[in-house]
Amino acid sequence: MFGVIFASLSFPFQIQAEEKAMPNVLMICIDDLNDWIGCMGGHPDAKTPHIDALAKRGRLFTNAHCAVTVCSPSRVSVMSGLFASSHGSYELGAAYETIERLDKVPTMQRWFKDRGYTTMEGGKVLHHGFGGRLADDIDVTFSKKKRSPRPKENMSWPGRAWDWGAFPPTDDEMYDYQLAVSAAEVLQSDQEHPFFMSVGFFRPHVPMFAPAKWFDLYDEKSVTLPYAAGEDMADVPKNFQYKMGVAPTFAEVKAGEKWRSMVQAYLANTAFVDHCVGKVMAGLDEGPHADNTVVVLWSDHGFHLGEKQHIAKRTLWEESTRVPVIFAGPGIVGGESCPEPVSLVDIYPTLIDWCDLEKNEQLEGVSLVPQLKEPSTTREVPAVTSSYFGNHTIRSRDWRYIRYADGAEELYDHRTDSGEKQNLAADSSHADVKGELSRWLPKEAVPEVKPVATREQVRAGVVKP
Ligand SMILES: [Ca+2]
Ligand SMILES: [Ca+2]
Repeated sequence: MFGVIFASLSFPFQIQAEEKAMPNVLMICIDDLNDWIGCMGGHPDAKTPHIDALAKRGRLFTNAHCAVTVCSPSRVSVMSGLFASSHGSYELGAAYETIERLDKVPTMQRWFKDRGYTTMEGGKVLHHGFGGRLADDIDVTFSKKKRSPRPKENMSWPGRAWDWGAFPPTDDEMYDYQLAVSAAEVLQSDQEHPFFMSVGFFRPHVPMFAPAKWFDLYDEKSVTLPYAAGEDMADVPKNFQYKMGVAPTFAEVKAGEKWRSMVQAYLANTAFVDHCVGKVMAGLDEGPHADNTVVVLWSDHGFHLGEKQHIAKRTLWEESTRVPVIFAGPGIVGGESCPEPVSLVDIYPTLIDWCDLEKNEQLEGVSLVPQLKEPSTTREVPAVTSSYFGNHTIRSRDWRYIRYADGAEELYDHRTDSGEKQNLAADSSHADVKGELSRWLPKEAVPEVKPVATREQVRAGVVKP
């Protein structure tokens, strides 16, 4: 009799105890953030104390790269765990749920939800949101995404997509800040089940408007400009040297005498989003889940501000591919970064591995748990990045190799040339390196998913994102 009562009472408590041991996940993604953060050293003036603090207490991957150098397919790769050559999307659109090849590929959020997690989302996570058959992947939308206010008149650049300046007056008018406040509130509340929370910030993506106090951190007249002399372009094939989307060309920015203010705006918007990250992290640290939550922060691709005579993204050079990736949480001893090549498609298998969930055999990335435990652990697999159908780059620990659809090549030695100034592809003494790296080029690719914009339309600048 006593035994029966004991059994019936203890059972639910056992379940609770087991669930409690499952770590929560807090995933913070940032739109268009390159390496201009203090801990990555991409810009000497960068002021990002909160992201730097996260890197210090966790593992910063200093050689991490996106799978595709533009928002929508990059995020599809993160959430599906597949490279572009396997899902077929290379441009703005298509939405995850419309990509046939992904019909049977569960999103990362779905994988966690099916294994007992409550999934929560706010802001820009998938470019098109979790729509259609993905709607049920998310249990709780704690903040509905919306645009931040912008001035009636353009401040710095003509057109609606591209403009920047000090506006609105206060942080709390900015959607990213409201999102951070909402996320912090949720993180301070008790949760019945383990959770997977996705928080997606919009800045520093254009339009680069943020309150004046963030612009005031940088002096337009003395802000450090990136290397953009242009003489390093002579040995580079003409591929991808043209206007892309609605982004201005570097020549246009220079002619308009807007380079300095654009650099200032990008740094200001980055400082603002860093502040938002700090708000979320304070919510976690002050709440009941601090001891049982793994945090991962990443950006969907990098961003040029004049390097290689280019503005924005979509190239296969370091400025477009390199992104911050930071993991932190209980069990990760901080303080040491990892220089091994890492892809954003590694996030999905890493989180599954860290949380000890059933393996998803479809994933193409490789778990980073060995590097979370010991940062000096080497990896054999390099990072593969694509941009438009048939163009790929391979980034190993020391080298970058680029092969365009027309066969043109670039090769850079990052041990001596982090700026990718000297193209060594034609140098026969590096034939073996080229051969080794080209082994990792995708052998075959599924047909390209019909993009919202064709390459020709993007090239002509007639399609708005
Ligand atoms: Ca983006
Ligand atoms: Ca060069």
